[in-house]
Amino acid sequence: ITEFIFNCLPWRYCMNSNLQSFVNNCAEIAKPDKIEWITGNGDQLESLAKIAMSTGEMIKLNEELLPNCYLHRSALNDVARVEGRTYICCRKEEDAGPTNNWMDPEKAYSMLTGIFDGAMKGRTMYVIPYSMGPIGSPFSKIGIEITDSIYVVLSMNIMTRIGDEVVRQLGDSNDFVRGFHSKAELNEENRYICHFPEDNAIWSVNSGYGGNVLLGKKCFALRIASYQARNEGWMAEHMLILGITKPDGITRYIAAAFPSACGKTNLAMLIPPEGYLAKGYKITTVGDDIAWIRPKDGYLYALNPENGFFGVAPGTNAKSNPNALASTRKNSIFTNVVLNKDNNTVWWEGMDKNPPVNAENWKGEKWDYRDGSKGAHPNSRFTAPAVNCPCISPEFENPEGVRLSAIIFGGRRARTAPLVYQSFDWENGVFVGSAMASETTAAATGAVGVLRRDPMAMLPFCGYNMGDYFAHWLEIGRKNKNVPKIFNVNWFRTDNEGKFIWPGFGDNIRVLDWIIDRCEGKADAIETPIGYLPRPEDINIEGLDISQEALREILTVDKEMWRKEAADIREHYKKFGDKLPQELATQLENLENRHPHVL
Ligand code: GTP
Ligand code: SPV
Ligand code: MN
Repeated sequence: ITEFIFNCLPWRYCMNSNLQSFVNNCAEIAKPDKIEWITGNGDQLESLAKIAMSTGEMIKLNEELLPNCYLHRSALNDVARVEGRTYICCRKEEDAGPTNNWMDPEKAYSMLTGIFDGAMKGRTMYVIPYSMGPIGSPFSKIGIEITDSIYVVLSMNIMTRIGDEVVRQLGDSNDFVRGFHSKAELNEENRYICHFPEDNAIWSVNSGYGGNVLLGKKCFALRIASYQARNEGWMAEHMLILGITKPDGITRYIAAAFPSACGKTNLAMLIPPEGYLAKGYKITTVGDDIAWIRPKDGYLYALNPENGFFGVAPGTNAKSNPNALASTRKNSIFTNVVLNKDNNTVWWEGMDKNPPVNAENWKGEKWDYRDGSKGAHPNSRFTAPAVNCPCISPEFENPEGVRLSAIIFGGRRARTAPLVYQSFDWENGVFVGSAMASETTAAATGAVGVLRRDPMAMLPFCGYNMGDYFAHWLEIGRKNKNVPKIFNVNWFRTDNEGKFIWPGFGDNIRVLDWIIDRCEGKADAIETPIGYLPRPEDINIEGLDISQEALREILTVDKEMWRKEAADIREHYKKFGDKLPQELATQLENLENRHPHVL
Protein backbone atom coordinates (compact mmCIF):
# COMPACT_ATOMS: atom_id res chain seq x y z
CA ILE A 1 0.00 0.00 0.00
CA THR A 2 2.81 2.46 0.79
CA GLU A 3 4.29 1.63 -2.60
CA PHE A 4 0.94 2.41 -4.19
CA ILE A 5 0.63 5.72 -2.39
CA PHE A 6 4.17 6.58 -3.24
CA ASN A 7 3.63 6.10 -6.92
CA CYS A 8 0.86 8.61 -7.25
CA LEU A 9 1.92 12.12 -8.06
CA PRO A 10 -0.31 14.11 -5.65
CA TRP A 11 1.24 12.30 -2.71
CA ARG A 12 4.68 13.52 -3.71
CA TYR A 13 3.39 17.03 -4.09
CA CYS A 14 1.93 16.97 -0.60
CA MET A 15 5.02 15.60 0.96
CA ASN A 16 7.18 18.66 0.36
CA SER A 17 5.60 22.06 -0.13
CA ASN A 18 8.85 23.56 -1.48
CA LEU A 19 8.96 20.90 -4.14
CA GLN A 20 5.30 21.44 -4.82
CA SER A 21 5.62 25.15 -5.45
CA PHE A 22 8.76 24.69 -7.55
CA VAL A 23 7.07 22.17 -9.85
CA ASN A 24 3.88 24.24 -10.02
CA ASN A 25 5.76 27.42 -10.86
CA CYS A 26 7.66 25.74 -13.68
CA ALA A 27 4.46 24.21 -15.05
CA GLU A 28 2.68 27.55 -14.93
CA ILE A 29 5.41 29.13 -17.01
CA ALA A 30 6.18 26.34 -19.49
CA LYS A 31 2.55 25.13 -19.82
CA PRO A 32 3.15 21.44 -20.57
CA ASP A 33 0.25 19.17 -21.54
CA LYS A 34 1.25 16.71 -18.86
CA ILE A 35 3.56 16.33 -15.87
CA GLU A 36 5.31 13.03 -15.32
CA TRP A 37 7.25 12.23 -12.18
CA ILE A 38 10.39 10.15 -12.78
CA THR A 39 10.37 7.33 -10.23
CA GLY A 40 13.50 5.57 -11.44
CA ASN A 41 11.38 2.51 -12.13
CA GLY A 42 12.69 0.36 -15.03
CA ASP A 43 9.32 0.05 -16.77
CA GLN A 44 8.89 3.79 -16.80
CA LEU A 45 12.34 4.37 -18.30
CA GLU A 46 11.71 1.67 -20.88
CA SER A 47 8.45 3.19 -21.98
CA LEU A 48 10.11 6.60 -22.26
CA ALA A 49 12.81 5.05 -24.45
CA LYS A 50 10.05 3.62 -26.66
CA ILE A 51 8.51 7.07 -27.08
CA ALA A 52 11.92 8.54 -27.91
CA MET A 53 12.44 5.82 -30.52
CA SER A 54 9.08 6.54 -32.12
CA THR A 55 9.93 10.22 -32.52
CA GLY A 56 13.48 9.56 -33.74
CA GLU A 57 15.03 11.20 -30.66
CA MET A 58 16.79 7.91 -29.91
CA ILE A 59 17.84 5.09 -32.23
CA LYS A 60 17.93 1.63 -30.68
CA LEU A 61 21.22 -0.17 -31.38
CA ASN A 62 21.96 -3.87 -31.91
CA GLU A 63 20.51 -5.63 -28.85
CA GLU A 64 23.02 -8.49 -29.00
CA LEU A 65 26.17 -6.44 -29.50
CA LEU A 66 25.12 -3.36 -27.53
CA PRO A 67 22.27 -4.36 -25.22
CA ASN A 68 20.00 -1.52 -24.14
CA CYS A 69 22.12 1.06 -25.98
CA TYR A 70 20.90 4.02 -27.99
CA LEU A 71 22.21 6.57 -30.46
CA HIS A 72 21.11 10.17 -30.11
CA ARG A 73 21.79 12.97 -32.58
CA SER A 74 21.72 16.52 -31.32
CA ALA A 75 20.66 19.47 -33.45
CA LEU A 76 23.43 20.55 -35.82
CA ASN A 77 23.81 23.88 -34.01
CA ASP A 78 23.92 22.26 -30.59
CA VAL A 79 26.99 20.06 -30.17
CA ALA A 80 28.96 21.44 -27.21
CA ARG A 81 28.85 23.66 -24.17
CA VAL A 82 28.21 27.32 -25.01
CA GLU A 83 30.46 29.35 -22.74
CA GLY A 84 29.42 32.65 -24.32
CA ARG A 85 25.80 32.05 -23.34
CA THR A 86 26.51 30.71 -19.84
CA TYR A 87 25.80 33.20 -17.04
CA ILE A 88 26.28 33.58 -13.32
CA CYS A 89 23.32 35.60 -12.08
CA CYS A 90 24.11 37.00 -8.63
CA ARG A 91 23.02 40.33 -7.19
CA LYS A 92 26.46 41.97 -7.34
CA GLU A 93 28.39 41.81 -10.61
CA GLU A 94 31.66 41.70 -8.71
CA ASP A 95 30.63 38.37 -7.16
CA ALA A 96 30.57 36.75 -10.59
CA GLY A 97 34.05 38.13 -11.22
CA PRO A 98 36.04 38.94 -14.35
CA THR A 99 35.97 35.43 -15.85
CA ASN A 100 32.19 34.86 -15.88
CA ASN A 101 29.36 36.35 -17.90
CA TRP A 102 27.08 38.14 -15.46
CA MET A 103 23.43 39.04 -15.56
CA ASP A 104 21.31 40.69 -12.90
CA PRO A 105 19.05 37.96 -11.43
CA GLU A 106 15.84 39.96 -11.76
CA LYS A 107 16.59 40.77 -15.35
CA ALA A 108 17.57 37.16 -16.05
CA TYR A 109 14.41 35.70 -14.48
CA SER A 110 12.20 38.07 -16.39
CA MET A 111 13.94 37.47 -19.71
CA LEU A 112 13.98 33.70 -19.20
CA THR A 113 10.36 33.59 -18.09
CA GLY A 114 9.55 35.12 -21.46
CA ILE A 115 11.55 32.47 -23.32
CA PHE A 116 10.16 29.60 -21.19
CA ASP A 117 6.60 30.91 -21.56
CA GLY A 118 4.60 28.09 -23.15
CA ALA A 119 7.83 26.33 -24.22
CA MET A 120 6.39 22.92 -23.21
CA LYS A 121 3.00 23.28 -24.89
CA GLY A 122 2.10 19.97 -26.48
CA ARG A 123 4.88 18.26 -24.52
CA THR A 124 5.29 16.35 -21.28
CA MET A 125 7.20 17.96 -18.43
CA TYR A 126 9.37 15.43 -16.60
CA VAL A 127 10.36 15.94 -12.97
CA ILE A 128 13.66 14.20 -12.16
CA PRO A 129 14.70 13.95 -8.51
CA TYR A 130 18.41 13.16 -8.39
CA SER A 131 21.24 12.87 -5.91
CA MET A 132 24.82 13.99 -6.55
CA GLY A 133 26.81 11.49 -4.51
CA PRO A 134 25.49 8.25 -2.98
CA ILE A 135 21.95 8.75 -1.67
CA GLY A 136 22.09 9.60 2.01
CA SER A 137 25.82 10.32 2.20
CA PRO A 138 26.54 13.37 4.37
CA PHE A 139 28.55 14.71 1.39
CA SER A 140 25.74 14.27 -1.15
CA LYS A 141 23.35 16.92 -2.39
CA ILE A 142 19.96 16.70 -4.02
CA GLY A 143 18.67 18.34 -7.17
CA ILE A 144 15.38 18.37 -9.03
CA GLU A 145 15.60 18.76 -12.79
CA ILE A 146 12.53 19.71 -14.75
CA THR A 147 12.87 18.98 -18.44
CA ASP A 148 10.93 18.31 -21.63
CA SER A 149 13.63 16.03 -23.06
CA ILE A 150 13.54 12.25 -22.76
CA TYR A 151 17.22 12.20 -23.74
CA VAL A 152 17.87 14.24 -20.60
CA VAL A 153 15.79 11.87 -18.44
CA LEU A 154 17.57 8.78 -19.74
CA SER A 155 21.00 10.41 -19.52
CA MET A 156 20.39 11.67 -15.97
CA ASN A 157 19.46 8.09 -15.08
CA ILE A 158 22.96 7.05 -16.13
CA MET A 159 24.89 10.06 -14.81
CA THR A 160 23.22 10.42 -11.39
CA ARG A 161 21.15 8.48 -8.86
CA ILE A 162 17.53 9.29 -9.60
CA GLY A 163 13.98 8.57 -8.50
CA ASP A 164 11.80 7.88 -5.48
CA GLU A 165 14.63 7.08 -3.10
CA VAL A 166 15.91 10.62 -3.60
CA VAL A 167 12.49 12.11 -2.80
CA ARG A 168 12.37 10.02 0.37
CA GLN A 169 15.83 11.23 1.29
CA LEU A 170 14.83 14.85 0.67
CA GLY A 171 11.81 14.57 2.95
CA ASP A 172 10.33 18.00 3.62
CA SER A 173 13.66 19.79 3.22
CA ASN A 174 14.03 22.88 1.05
CA ASP A 175 17.70 22.08 0.44
CA PHE A 176 17.67 21.10 -3.23
CA VAL A 177 18.95 22.69 -6.42
CA ARG A 178 16.11 23.78 -8.69
CA GLY A 179 16.91 22.95 -12.30
CA PHE A 180 14.56 24.14 -15.02
CA HIS A 181 15.34 22.98 -18.54
CA SER A 182 13.46 23.19 -21.80
CA LYS A 183 14.86 22.47 -25.21
CA ALA A 184 12.23 24.96 -26.46
CA GLU A 185 12.98 25.46 -30.19
CA LEU A 186 16.73 24.80 -29.87
CA ASN A 187 17.13 28.34 -31.08
CA GLU A 188 20.76 29.45 -30.71
CA GLU A 189 19.80 33.11 -30.44
CA ASN A 190 17.72 32.39 -27.35
CA ARG A 191 19.99 29.79 -25.81
CA TYR A 192 20.84 30.58 -22.18
CA ILE A 193 22.46 28.58 -19.42
CA CYS A 194 21.84 30.70 -16.32
CA HIS A 195 22.93 29.97 -12.77
CA PHE A 196 21.51 31.64 -9.67
CA PRO A 197 23.91 30.57 -6.91
CA GLU A 198 22.11 32.72 -4.32
CA ASP A 199 18.83 30.84 -5.04
CA ASN A 200 20.18 27.33 -5.68
CA ALA A 201 18.67 27.54 -9.16
CA ILE A 202 19.63 26.80 -12.77
CA TRP A 203 17.59 27.76 -15.83
CA SER A 204 18.72 26.27 -19.14
CA VAL A 205 16.84 26.81 -22.37
CA ASN A 206 17.10 26.18 -26.12
CA SER A 207 19.79 23.51 -25.93
CA GLY A 208 19.62 19.73 -25.79
CA TYR A 209 23.35 19.07 -25.42
CA GLY A 210 25.20 17.38 -22.52
CA GLY A 211 26.95 19.96 -20.39
CA ASN A 212 24.23 22.53 -21.14
CA VAL A 213 21.31 20.35 -20.07
CA LEU A 214 22.37 17.50 -17.79
CA LEU A 215 22.03 19.99 -14.99
CA GLY A 216 23.53 17.77 -12.29
CA LYS A 217 26.91 17.87 -14.03
CA LYS A 218 28.71 21.14 -14.76
CA CYS A 219 25.82 23.43 -13.77
CA PHE A 220 25.18 21.96 -10.30
CA ALA A 221 28.20 19.84 -9.36
CA LEU A 222 30.65 22.59 -10.37
CA ARG A 223 29.09 26.05 -10.79
CA ILE A 224 26.49 25.94 -8.01
CA ALA A 225 28.51 23.53 -5.85
CA SER A 226 31.71 25.61 -6.03
CA TYR A 227 29.71 28.51 -4.56
CA GLN A 228 28.20 26.28 -1.85
CA ALA A 229 31.61 24.75 -1.18
CA ARG A 230 33.21 28.09 -0.48
CA ASN A 231 30.45 29.01 1.95
CA GLU A 232 30.60 25.61 3.63
CA GLY A 233 34.37 25.09 3.70
CA TRP A 234 34.92 22.44 1.01
CA MET A 235 35.83 22.33 -2.70
CA ALA A 236 34.01 21.38 -5.92
CA GLU A 237 36.57 20.71 -8.64
CA HIS A 238 36.85 19.65 -12.30
CA MET A 239 38.97 16.65 -11.38
CA LEU A 240 39.23 12.93 -11.95
CA ILE A 241 39.92 10.74 -8.92
CA LEU A 242 42.00 7.58 -9.26
CA GLY A 243 43.51 4.95 -7.02
CA ILE A 244 47.05 3.76 -7.74
CA THR A 245 48.00 0.49 -6.13
CA LYS A 246 51.74 -0.10 -5.93
CA PRO A 247 53.53 -3.44 -5.61
CA ASP A 248 53.31 -3.05 -1.81
CA GLY A 249 49.55 -3.57 -2.18
CA ILE A 250 48.69 -0.15 -0.77
CA THR A 251 46.37 2.11 -2.76
CA ARG A 252 47.05 5.84 -2.86
CA TYR A 253 44.57 8.36 -4.28
CA ILE A 254 45.21 11.19 -6.70
CA ALA A 255 42.89 13.89 -8.05
CA ALA A 256 43.75 15.63 -11.31
CA ALA A 257 42.35 18.77 -12.94
CA PHE A 258 42.74 18.95 -16.72
CA PRO A 259 40.57 21.17 -18.92
CA SER A 260 37.81 19.64 -21.04
CA ALA A 261 39.00 16.99 -23.49
CA CYS A 262 42.53 17.01 -22.05
CA GLY A 263 42.72 13.48 -20.69
CA LYS A 264 40.83 13.04 -17.40
CA THR A 265 38.78 10.02 -18.45
CA ASN A 266 41.85 8.43 -19.99
CA LEU A 267 44.06 8.92 -16.95
CA ALA A 268 41.31 7.81 -14.55
CA MET A 269 40.99 4.47 -16.37
CA LEU A 270 44.65 3.93 -17.23
CA ILE A 271 45.91 0.40 -17.80
CA PRO A 272 49.58 0.09 -16.86
CA PRO A 273 52.02 -1.27 -19.45
CA GLU A 274 53.16 -4.91 -19.22
CA GLY A 275 56.20 -4.33 -17.02
CA TYR A 276 54.17 -2.39 -14.48
CA LEU A 277 51.35 -4.94 -14.46
CA ALA A 278 53.85 -7.71 -13.81
CA LYS A 279 55.17 -5.81 -10.79
CA GLY A 280 51.65 -5.48 -9.38
CA TYR A 281 50.67 -1.92 -10.27
CA LYS A 282 46.95 -1.27 -10.70
CA ILE A 283 44.76 1.76 -11.36
CA THR A 284 41.17 1.99 -10.13
CA THR A 285 38.68 4.70 -11.08
CA VAL A 286 36.76 6.71 -8.50
CA GLY A 287 35.72 9.48 -10.89
CA ASP A 288 36.56 10.88 -14.33
CA ASP A 289 35.32 14.48 -14.28
CA ILE A 290 34.21 15.96 -10.96
CA ALA A 291 35.52 15.76 -7.40
CA TRP A 292 33.84 17.08 -4.27
CA ILE A 293 36.66 17.47 -1.78
CA ARG A 294 36.23 17.85 1.99
CA PRO A 295 38.79 18.46 4.69
CA LYS A 296 38.81 16.03 7.61
CA ASP A 297 41.47 15.68 10.30
CA GLY A 298 43.74 17.95 8.28
CA TYR A 299 43.54 15.68 5.20
CA LEU A 300 41.46 16.14 2.04
CA TYR A 301 38.89 13.51 1.05
CA ALA A 302 37.48 13.31 -2.48
CA LEU A 303 34.11 11.96 -3.58
CA ASN A 304 32.80 11.57 -7.13
CA PRO A 305 29.27 13.02 -7.14
CA GLU A 306 28.40 11.38 -10.47
CA ASN A 307 27.18 7.87 -11.25
CA GLY A 308 28.36 7.56 -14.85
CA PHE A 309 30.74 8.88 -17.48
CA PHE A 310 29.96 11.44 -20.17
CA GLY A 311 33.11 10.71 -22.11
CA VAL A 312 34.71 11.91 -25.34
CA ALA A 313 34.19 9.19 -27.97
CA PRO A 314 36.82 9.97 -30.65
CA GLY A 315 40.15 8.38 -29.85
CA THR A 316 38.62 5.89 -27.41
CA ASN A 317 39.69 2.41 -28.49
CA ALA A 318 40.73 -1.00 -27.24
CA LYS A 319 44.33 0.18 -26.93
CA SER A 320 44.02 3.77 -25.68
CA ASN A 321 41.23 3.15 -23.16
CA PRO A 322 39.81 -0.39 -23.05
CA ASN A 323 38.07 0.34 -19.75
CA ALA A 324 36.09 3.24 -21.21
CA LEU A 325 35.21 1.18 -24.26
CA ALA A 326 34.05 -1.72 -22.06
CA SER A 327 31.95 0.71 -20.02
CA THR A 328 29.96 1.58 -23.14
CA ARG A 329 29.03 -1.97 -24.18
CA LYS A 330 25.63 -1.97 -22.43
CA ASN A 331 23.01 0.42 -21.02
CA SER A 332 24.74 3.37 -22.69
CA ILE A 333 23.77 6.30 -24.88
CA PHE A 334 25.96 7.55 -27.73
CA THR A 335 25.64 11.12 -28.97
CA ASN A 336 26.74 12.33 -32.43
CA VAL A 337 28.78 9.27 -33.46
CA VAL A 338 28.69 7.23 -36.71
CA LEU A 339 25.92 4.67 -37.20
CA ASN A 340 27.05 1.44 -38.85
CA LYS A 341 24.01 0.51 -40.94
CA ASP A 342 25.15 -3.07 -41.54
CA ASN A 343 24.99 -4.23 -37.94
CA ASN A 344 23.36 -1.27 -36.21
CA THR A 345 26.36 -0.46 -34.04
CA VAL A 346 28.37 2.72 -33.59
CA TRP A 347 31.79 3.93 -34.71
CA TRP A 348 33.97 7.02 -34.30
CA GLU A 349 37.35 8.25 -35.51
CA GLY A 350 40.11 6.46 -33.64
CA MET A 351 37.97 3.44 -32.65
CA ASP A 352 39.71 1.11 -35.10
CA LYS A 353 41.14 1.17 -38.61
CA ASN A 354 37.92 -0.16 -40.19
CA PRO A 355 35.38 2.59 -40.64
CA PRO A 356 32.04 1.10 -41.66
CA VAL A 357 31.28 1.32 -45.36
CA ASN A 358 27.51 1.39 -45.11
CA ALA A 359 27.18 4.20 -42.62
CA GLU A 360 25.61 7.47 -41.54
CA ASN A 361 27.64 10.32 -40.08
CA TRP A 362 26.74 12.17 -36.86
CA LYS A 363 24.29 14.31 -38.80
CA GLY A 364 22.43 11.23 -40.05
CA GLU A 365 23.64 11.69 -43.64
CA LYS A 366 24.94 8.85 -45.78
CA TRP A 367 28.68 8.87 -45.12
CA ASP A 368 31.66 7.55 -47.06
CA TYR A 369 34.90 7.77 -45.10
CA ARG A 370 36.82 7.72 -48.39
CA ASP A 371 35.77 11.28 -49.11
CA GLY A 372 38.01 12.32 -46.20
CA SER A 373 35.26 13.82 -44.05
CA LYS A 374 34.84 13.02 -40.36
CA GLY A 375 31.98 10.70 -39.46
CA ALA A 376 31.66 11.45 -35.75
CA HIS A 377 31.59 14.96 -34.32
CA PRO A 378 34.91 15.78 -32.57
CA ASN A 379 32.91 16.34 -29.36
CA SER A 380 30.77 13.22 -29.79
CA ARG A 381 30.25 11.46 -26.48
CA PHE A 382 29.18 8.27 -24.72
CA THR A 383 27.06 8.24 -21.57
CA ALA A 384 27.93 5.06 -19.67
CA PRO A 385 27.08 3.77 -16.17
CA ALA A 386 30.05 3.73 -13.78
CA VAL A 387 29.18 0.17 -12.69
CA ASN A 388 30.08 -1.02 -16.19
CA CYS A 389 33.69 0.08 -15.77
CA PRO A 390 35.97 -2.94 -15.24
CA CYS A 391 38.36 -0.89 -13.11
CA ILE A 392 35.77 0.95 -11.02
CA SER A 393 37.16 1.50 -7.53
CA PRO A 394 35.79 -0.45 -4.56
CA GLU A 395 35.67 3.01 -2.94
CA PHE A 396 33.37 4.39 -5.64
CA GLU A 397 30.32 4.31 -3.33
CA ASN A 398 32.25 5.22 -0.18
CA PRO A 399 30.11 8.01 1.26
CA GLU A 400 33.16 9.62 2.90
CA GLY A 401 35.31 9.73 -0.23
CA VAL A 402 38.99 8.77 -0.47
CA ARG A 403 41.99 10.45 1.14
CA LEU A 404 44.16 12.31 -1.39
CA SER A 405 47.94 12.00 -1.53
CA ALA A 406 48.41 14.27 -4.55
CA ILE A 407 46.63 16.83 -6.68
CA ILE A 408 47.72 17.22 -10.28
CA PHE A 409 47.11 20.12 -12.64
CA GLY A 410 47.69 19.78 -16.35
CA GLY A 411 46.81 20.97 -19.80
CA ARG A 412 47.59 20.82 -23.47
CA ARG A 413 50.74 22.76 -24.15
CA ALA A 414 52.81 22.13 -27.22
CA ARG A 415 55.72 23.95 -25.57
CA THR A 416 56.83 25.50 -22.26
CA ALA A 417 55.32 23.17 -19.63
CA PRO A 418 57.53 20.15 -18.90
CA LEU A 419 56.22 16.58 -18.62
CA VAL A 420 55.94 16.90 -14.85
CA TYR A 421 57.03 19.09 -11.96
CA GLN A 422 56.21 19.38 -8.30
CA SER A 423 55.30 22.68 -6.70
CA PHE A 424 57.43 23.88 -3.79
CA ASP A 425 54.47 23.80 -1.39
CA TRP A 426 50.68 24.27 -1.27
CA GLU A 427 50.81 28.02 -1.81
CA ASN A 428 53.12 27.62 -4.77
CA GLY A 429 50.85 24.82 -6.03
CA VAL A 430 47.84 27.16 -5.91
CA PHE A 431 49.93 29.60 -7.95
CA VAL A 432 50.67 26.86 -10.50
CA GLY A 433 46.94 26.01 -10.74
CA SER A 434 45.91 29.64 -11.01
CA ALA A 435 48.30 30.16 -13.92
CA MET A 436 47.39 26.98 -15.82
CA ALA A 437 47.04 27.35 -19.57
CA SER A 438 45.77 24.96 -22.18
CA GLU A 439 44.84 24.86 -25.84
CA THR A 440 41.07 24.95 -26.37
CA THR A 441 39.23 21.82 -27.55
CA ALA A 442 35.94 20.84 -29.21
CA ALA A 443 34.26 20.41 -25.80
CA ALA A 444 33.07 24.01 -26.03
CA THR A 445 31.93 25.94 -29.09
CA GLY A 446 34.51 28.33 -30.55
CA ALA A 447 38.02 28.07 -31.96
CA VAL A 448 40.06 24.94 -31.20
CA GLY A 449 43.78 24.98 -30.37
CA VAL A 450 43.95 28.49 -28.93
CA LEU A 451 46.08 28.78 -25.79
CA ARG A 452 44.14 30.30 -22.91
CA ARG A 453 44.56 30.55 -19.14
CA ASP A 454 42.22 28.06 -17.51
CA PRO A 455 42.88 28.21 -13.76
CA MET A 456 42.47 24.80 -12.09
CA ALA A 457 40.59 23.74 -15.30
CA MET A 458 37.69 25.70 -13.77
CA LEU A 459 37.54 28.75 -16.05
CA PRO A 460 34.11 27.79 -17.49
CA PHE A 461 32.87 26.23 -14.24
CA CYS A 462 33.61 28.51 -11.29
CA GLY A 463 30.31 29.84 -9.92
CA TYR A 464 31.75 32.96 -8.27
CA ASN A 465 34.62 35.45 -8.44
CA MET A 466 37.75 33.53 -9.38
CA GLY A 467 39.90 35.79 -7.21
CA ASP A 468 37.84 34.64 -4.21
CA TYR A 469 38.19 31.08 -5.47
CA PHE A 470 42.01 31.38 -5.35
CA ALA A 471 41.71 32.77 -1.82
CA HIS A 472 39.53 29.79 -0.87
CA TRP A 473 42.19 27.38 -2.15
CA LEU A 474 44.84 29.19 -0.10
CA GLU A 475 42.66 29.03 2.99
CA ILE A 476 42.12 25.28 2.63
CA GLY A 477 45.92 24.90 2.68
CA ARG A 478 46.30 27.15 5.73
CA LYS A 479 43.63 25.32 7.71
CA ASN A 480 44.69 21.76 6.96
CA LYS A 481 48.03 20.35 7.95
CA ASN A 482 48.12 17.27 5.72
CA VAL A 483 46.97 18.62 2.38
CA PRO A 484 48.07 16.72 -0.74
CA LYS A 485 51.25 17.64 -2.62
CA ILE A 486 50.57 19.56 -5.83
CA PHE A 487 52.06 18.66 -9.23
CA ASN A 488 51.73 19.81 -12.83
CA VAL A 489 51.82 17.52 -15.88
CA ASN A 490 51.77 17.99 -19.64
CA TRP A 491 51.28 14.95 -21.88
CA PHE A 492 51.01 17.14 -24.97
CA ARG A 493 54.50 18.50 -25.74
CA THR A 494 55.11 18.27 -29.48
CA ASP A 495 58.23 18.04 -31.63
CA ASN A 496 59.03 20.17 -34.65
CA GLU A 497 56.73 18.06 -36.79
CA GLY A 498 53.86 18.60 -34.36
CA LYS A 499 53.96 15.00 -33.09
CA PHE A 500 53.45 14.24 -29.39
CA ILE A 501 56.83 13.44 -27.80
CA TRP A 502 55.51 11.60 -24.75
CA PRO A 503 53.59 8.37 -25.57
CA GLY A 504 50.93 9.15 -22.95
CA PHE A 505 47.93 6.99 -22.03
CA GLY A 506 49.03 3.81 -20.15
CA ASP A 507 52.60 5.08 -19.99
CA ASN A 508 51.46 8.02 -17.89
CA ILE A 509 51.74 5.66 -14.92
CA ARG A 510 55.50 6.21 -15.15
CA VAL A 511 54.86 9.81 -14.15
CA LEU A 512 52.26 8.91 -11.49
CA ASP A 513 54.82 6.53 -10.03
CA TRP A 514 57.35 9.37 -9.59
CA ILE A 515 54.61 11.58 -8.15
CA ILE A 516 53.68 9.04 -5.47
CA ASP A 517 57.34 8.43 -4.67
CA ARG A 518 57.82 12.17 -4.23
CA CYS A 519 54.82 12.29 -1.88
CA GLU A 520 56.45 9.58 0.18
CA GLY A 521 59.95 11.05 0.07
CA LYS A 522 61.27 8.16 -2.03
CA ALA A 523 62.30 9.91 -5.26
CA ASP A 524 64.93 12.45 -6.20
CA ALA A 525 64.33 15.72 -7.95
CA ILE A 526 66.19 18.80 -9.03
CA GLU A 527 65.16 22.25 -7.97
CA THR A 528 64.32 24.62 -10.83
CA PRO A 529 62.75 28.09 -10.81
CA ILE A 530 59.30 26.58 -11.45
CA GLY A 531 59.46 23.66 -9.02
CA TYR A 532 61.02 20.23 -8.52
CA LEU A 533 61.65 18.26 -11.70
CA PRO A 534 62.68 14.64 -12.08
CA ARG A 535 66.00 14.01 -13.75
CA PRO A 536 65.53 11.89 -16.90
CA GLU A 537 66.86 8.86 -14.99
CA ASP A 538 64.16 9.30 -12.34
CA ILE A 539 61.43 8.38 -14.83
CA ASN A 540 61.30 4.68 -15.56
CA ILE A 541 61.30 4.24 -19.34
CA GLU A 542 61.89 0.48 -19.37
CA GLY A 543 60.06 -1.03 -22.33
CA LEU A 544 59.40 2.38 -23.81
CA ASP A 545 60.36 3.64 -27.24
CA ILE A 546 61.62 7.07 -26.25
CA SER A 547 65.20 8.32 -26.34
CA GLN A 548 66.96 9.81 -23.31
CA GLU A 549 67.35 12.90 -25.47
CA ALA A 550 63.63 13.26 -26.07
CA LEU A 551 62.96 12.68 -22.40
CA ARG A 552 65.54 15.29 -21.49
CA GLU A 553 63.84 17.71 -23.86
CA ILE A 554 60.43 17.37 -22.21
CA LEU A 555 62.05 17.69 -18.79
CA THR A 556 63.75 21.02 -19.40
CA VAL A 557 62.67 24.44 -18.27
CA ASP A 558 63.44 26.84 -21.10
CA LYS A 559 64.61 30.20 -19.77
CA GLU A 560 63.25 32.38 -22.58
CA MET A 561 59.90 30.62 -22.73
CA TRP A 562 59.43 30.94 -18.98
CA ARG A 563 60.38 34.60 -19.02
CA LYS A 564 57.57 35.08 -21.52
CA GLU A 565 55.31 32.83 -19.47
CA ALA A 566 55.85 34.91 -16.34
CA ALA A 567 55.03 38.08 -18.27
CA ASP A 568 51.90 36.44 -19.59
CA ILE A 569 50.81 35.33 -16.10
CA ARG A 570 51.26 38.94 -14.94
CA GLU A 571 48.88 40.00 -17.72
CA HIS A 572 46.41 37.23 -16.74
CA TYR A 573 46.55 38.28 -13.09
CA LYS A 574 45.71 41.91 -13.91
CA LYS A 575 42.07 41.10 -14.58
CA PHE A 576 41.51 40.03 -10.98
CA GLY A 577 42.41 43.49 -9.65
CA ASP A 578 42.44 43.67 -5.87
CA LYS A 579 40.69 40.29 -5.67
CA LEU A 580 44.03 38.66 -6.48
CA PRO A 581 45.37 37.26 -3.20
CA GLN A 582 48.64 38.89 -2.15
CA GLU A 583 50.20 35.43 -1.76
CA LEU A 584 49.79 34.79 -5.49
CA ALA A 585 51.23 38.16 -6.46
CA THR A 586 54.23 37.28 -4.29
CA GLN A 587 54.49 33.84 -5.90
CA LEU A 588 54.68 35.48 -9.33
CA GLU A 589 57.38 37.89 -8.15
CA ASN A 590 59.31 34.96 -6.75
CA LEU A 591 59.13 33.18 -10.09
CA GLU A 592 60.35 36.28 -11.92
CA ASN A 593 63.19 36.78 -9.43
CA ARG A 594 64.31 33.17 -9.47
CA HIS A 595 64.79 33.32 -13.21
CA PRO A 596 67.93 35.30 -13.88
CA HIS A 597 69.74 33.54 -11.06
CA VAL A 598 68.88 29.91 -11.32
CA LEU A 599 68.36 29.22 -15.01
P1 GTP B 1 36.02 16.04 -20.65
O1 GTP B 1 35.08 14.91 -20.57
O2 GTP B 1 35.68 17.00 -21.75
O3 GTP B 1 36.18 16.77 -19.35
O4 GTP B 1 37.45 15.46 -21.17
P2 GTP B 1 38.60 14.60 -20.45
O5 GTP B 1 39.51 15.52 -19.71
O6 GTP B 1 38.02 13.48 -19.69
O7 GTP B 1 39.44 14.07 -21.71
P3 GTP B 1 39.59 12.59 -22.30
O8 GTP B 1 40.25 11.65 -21.37
O9 GTP B 1 38.28 12.18 -22.85
O10 GTP B 1 40.61 12.86 -23.50
C1 GTP B 1 40.35 13.78 -24.53
C2 GTP B 1 41.27 13.58 -25.69
O11 GTP B 1 42.63 13.62 -25.28
C3 GTP B 1 41.06 12.26 -26.41
O12 GTP B 1 41.06 12.48 -27.79
C4 GTP B 1 42.26 11.44 -26.00
O13 GTP B 1 42.62 10.53 -27.01
C5 GTP B 1 43.35 12.49 -25.75
N1 GTP B 1 44.30 12.03 -24.73
C6 GTP B 1 44.00 11.58 -23.48
N2 GTP B 1 45.11 11.21 -22.80
C7 GTP B 1 46.15 11.45 -23.62
C8 GTP B 1 47.58 11.28 -23.51
O14 GTP B 1 48.11 10.84 -22.48
N3 GTP B 1 48.33 11.65 -24.58
C9 GTP B 1 47.77 12.15 -25.72
N4 GTP B 1 48.59 12.48 -26.72
N5 GTP B 1 46.44 12.30 -25.88
C10 GTP B 1 45.63 11.97 -24.85
C1 SPV C 1 33.53 19.03 -20.36
O1 SPV C 1 33.34 19.76 -21.33
O2 SPV C 1 34.40 19.27 -19.48
C2 SPV C 1 32.74 17.79 -20.21
C3 SPV C 1 31.61 17.58 -21.10
O3 SPV C 1 33.01 17.00 -19.32
S1 SPV C 1 30.24 18.54 -20.67
O4 SPV C 1 29.36 17.71 -19.82
O5 SPV C 1 29.54 18.87 -21.91
O6 SPV C 1 30.64 19.70 -19.95
MN1 MN D 1 34.76 17.74 -18.06
